Amino acid sequence: METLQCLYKPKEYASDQEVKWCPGCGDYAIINAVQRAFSELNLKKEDTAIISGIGCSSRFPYYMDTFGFHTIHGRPAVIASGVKLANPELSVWIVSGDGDSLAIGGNHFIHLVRRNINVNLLLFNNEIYGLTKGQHSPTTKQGVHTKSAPFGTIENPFNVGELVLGSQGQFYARVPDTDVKLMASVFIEAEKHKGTSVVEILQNCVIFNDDTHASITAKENKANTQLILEHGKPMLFGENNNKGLRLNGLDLQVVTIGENGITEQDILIHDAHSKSTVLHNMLIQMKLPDFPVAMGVIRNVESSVYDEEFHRQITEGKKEGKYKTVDDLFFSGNTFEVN
Ligand SMILES: Cc1ncc(C[n+]2csc(CCOP(=O)(O)OP(=O)(O)O)c2C)c(N)n1
Ligand code: SF4
Repeated sequence: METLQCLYKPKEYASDQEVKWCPGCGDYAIINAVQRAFSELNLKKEDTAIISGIGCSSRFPYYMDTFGFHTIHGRPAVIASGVKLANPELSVWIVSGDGDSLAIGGNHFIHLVRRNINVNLLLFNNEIYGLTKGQHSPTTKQGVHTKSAPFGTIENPFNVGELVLGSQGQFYARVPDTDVKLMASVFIEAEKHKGTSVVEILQNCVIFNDDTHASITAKENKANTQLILEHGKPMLFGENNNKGLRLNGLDLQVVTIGENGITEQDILIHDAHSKSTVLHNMLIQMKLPDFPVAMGVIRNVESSVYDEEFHRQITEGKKEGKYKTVDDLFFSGNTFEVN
């Protein structure tokens, strides 16, 4: 079998810039996972662009020795869309926070997903505004006391996965920042998927929202609190991999193999490629304490890709249509004369 020679080792994707995240910030694990994934994907530095908005997470492009652009708050989706349309061969990665993509950038986020442009969006969800020092964001849990909600936020937070599916998203994955191996493997799947891939990363901001994901990510109990999904494999979890999910009527149910006559045959098999969003939505909505939280690639469905359609239309339009250039179009209709 042919062995692929990696162009770069993971560390060779790091730039020479001093990293300015707080000690202990979850962003360090994420950048390690990205470098590992890039190395396994054999990405050429000159063929890769990382586009970010504004926030702690958005400092990411400085720390990578690839092309990149630290843009404006809430707008990485639209700038990345332009980059991808102008340079279809580039591998384009958006790095954005929950505030950046879901508050000020919420509008751009849903339209990126709806259009299905072939880019990867890494959404660092620390459920807080880190860079601006601890105001609540659209994913902050109700009741949490923040700088901008001193008596506790009364807002109803977004579930990122539901928002992606509601925007017709065809690739959605969720990963914890505590599992570099899982993050890297999911980033690789995201890059291989044609269309917009959204990876929500449960990221820990040690300074302004420490341990917000700890009930899910804590090492001692993660076998019971996380269900790591793999396409084609049974949905099993637990210390001995003996708990699983089955359908009970229209609801999901946690069952234990060996109890009440349950065998592995009763456990649902994960189908990430199913066009239907019904089960994917149910997996996305699972939460503690009744259910484990679903991790890994939840949805991965091939669909028409905006940038491919865009270039196909231009090529065909130039060949067959009456407009060969922008000037042809511009001078094709009525124009006003200004006296
Ligand atoms: C137009 C505009 N409005 C507001 C700000 C202030 N601002 C900078 S970063 C940020 C939020 C960052 O939070 P998030 O996107 O969650 O990223 P994190 O810092 O947590 O990684 C805000 C409100 C800005 N820079 N520009
Ligand atoms: S403020 Fe929070 S998100 Fe920002 S660098 Fe520090 S720990 Fe990370």
